[in-house]
Amino acid sequence: MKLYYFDVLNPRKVCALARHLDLPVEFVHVNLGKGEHKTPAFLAMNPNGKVPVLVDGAVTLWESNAILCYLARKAGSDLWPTDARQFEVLRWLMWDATAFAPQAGTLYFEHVIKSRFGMGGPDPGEVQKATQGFLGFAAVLEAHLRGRSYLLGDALSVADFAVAITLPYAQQAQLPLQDFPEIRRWHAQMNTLPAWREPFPDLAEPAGLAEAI
Ligand SMILES: N[C@@H](CCC(=O)N[C@@H](CS)C(=O)NCC(=O)O)C(=O)O
Repeated sequence: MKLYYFDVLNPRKVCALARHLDLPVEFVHVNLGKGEHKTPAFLAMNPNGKVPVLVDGAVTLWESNAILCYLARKAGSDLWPTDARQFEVLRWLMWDATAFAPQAGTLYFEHVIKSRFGMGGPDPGEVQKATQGFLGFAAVLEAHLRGRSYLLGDALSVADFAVAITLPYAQQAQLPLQDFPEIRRWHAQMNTLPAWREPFPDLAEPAGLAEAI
């Protein structure tokens, strides 16, 4: 299995899960700074020109939340449950993609990505809008987490890997978490997982894209 990644937000969750599950994954570094995600060979795998991408034999999969489910199933792990809890997981993955991540991801983009790639300073209007949006959705998450260790209750699931993914960057991305102790408690718990804290392979000599495709 090959996992095409760069050390940014969406690839982070799938790298973390692959490591957490100890799956035999070959990590392939795709340097977004050098535009390696827009080459014809990469676009043939993901026409969106985005990471992450998973290639497992005949299966080529993009969209990080789908890759999370695939990896968990591949490992035979109940992090992607097969009973009725699967719908709960789906609910949180959808909510993440359509509600929470767009707000948190905008703050990450404005405060982290723009400065990393020399794209200028944060746009105050975007920051203001995303901060307001974040506060609204974070309140929903905060209320749900009260009395629960993880999103599904006692058991960790791929939903936690998806919904929590901006939290490792909370400080840099200026996520307004002051009034959300349950979210901070939940993330502290995620941080007890070594793979969550250190999801990426050693970047000293990343497996290059050119040789891997
Ligand atoms: N919905 C996609 C989003 C993927 C995505 O936006 N990836 C970013 C990195 S976090 C990327 O590759 N950006 C490069 C670009 O858009 O040019 C997913 O969850 O996989």
